[in-house]
Amino acid sequence: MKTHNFKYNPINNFPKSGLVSAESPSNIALVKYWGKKPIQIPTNPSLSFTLKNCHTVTSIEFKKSNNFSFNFTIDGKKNTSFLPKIEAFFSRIKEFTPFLFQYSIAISTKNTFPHSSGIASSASGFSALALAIVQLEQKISDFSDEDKYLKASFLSRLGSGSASRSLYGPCAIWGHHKSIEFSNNEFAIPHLKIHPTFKSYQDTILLIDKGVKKVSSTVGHNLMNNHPFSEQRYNQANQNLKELITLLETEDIEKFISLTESEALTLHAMMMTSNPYFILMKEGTVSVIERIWEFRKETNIPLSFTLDAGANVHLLYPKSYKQTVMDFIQSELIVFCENQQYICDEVGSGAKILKESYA
Ligand code: 2P0
Repeated sequence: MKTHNFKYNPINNFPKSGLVSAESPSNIALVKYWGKKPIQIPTNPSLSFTLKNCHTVTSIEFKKSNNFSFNFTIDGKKNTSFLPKIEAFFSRIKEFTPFLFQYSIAISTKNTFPHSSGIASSASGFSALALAIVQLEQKISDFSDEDKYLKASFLSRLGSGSASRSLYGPCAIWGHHKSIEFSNNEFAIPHLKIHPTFKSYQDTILLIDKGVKKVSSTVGHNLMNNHPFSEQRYNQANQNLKELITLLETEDIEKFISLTESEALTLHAMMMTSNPYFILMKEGTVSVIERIWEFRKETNIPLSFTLDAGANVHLLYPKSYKQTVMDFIQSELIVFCENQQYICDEVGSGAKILKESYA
């Protein structure tokens, strides 16, 4: 297996100043990452659908400076709540991106999804920032585009684990699995062998509760360390990942549904059986799940759900059923959405550079 140390020697002059802008999507895990070890090493491998419409655009404007400094704005406004995570990110990536620390950097970021929607912006945010940084590095060093994405995924992981998967579409795998070539705990790899049905799969996100979560994902991950079911869970995730890869390739939607719904409920079962225990689902989450099951039984339409670490419900279904599912949402599910809000998304192709200029 190819090894990477992600340390590249500069071969060109450093620009005095410039701007790089990158776009990166959110992603939704089908086999969930829940549990980690220092530093940002997952305790089991995960696989996600990359999304398209929910994304972050991040620009870094950099200028040579005697001291490294950065400032951060979101939608044009200063936001201090993200600073601790960004500071931790910079200190973790320093040994892999020494060139960055000769600049002062202005980071400006914009999300296409509502700010407090309960959709994690850390995955799209850190992956967009990491890709912009590695784009600048590619300008002064010599490495391929493939290595650029691997390094961006590696750096993203140091900001937020799930961010490592946002670089690639339609699916990404992060974490070592003994039977998946190149799978790795340090960065995600693209997973391309999926049936066309899944390449255009829909994800309509019902915003059940837009409040701030009572328990952060970082705390939830750490509670897996002394969890009574952790070993069984890690084994199950490894097994599910292997199985899911086959289902995605063969378009076995029935088995896809039972595996991914079980993953979602297991994630929340882990939360409910942690010490201390907690619940992130709300009444609306459970009501929506019950309605989905009834709808599937009555219509035979392969509508299913998955959950993130929160109350929102991700409705998953083939594109050909879009109108029918939209009608069902309007007639039966919208009452469970806060302010009747939901977001229509679908499987996408990953992160990209929007512009760059150097002086
Ligand atoms: C996932 N989640 O696989 C799982 C499933 C939420 C539920 O990864 O501490 O924000 O920044 O590494 O990536 C959410 O946790 O946690 C998450 P950190 P992250 O998508």
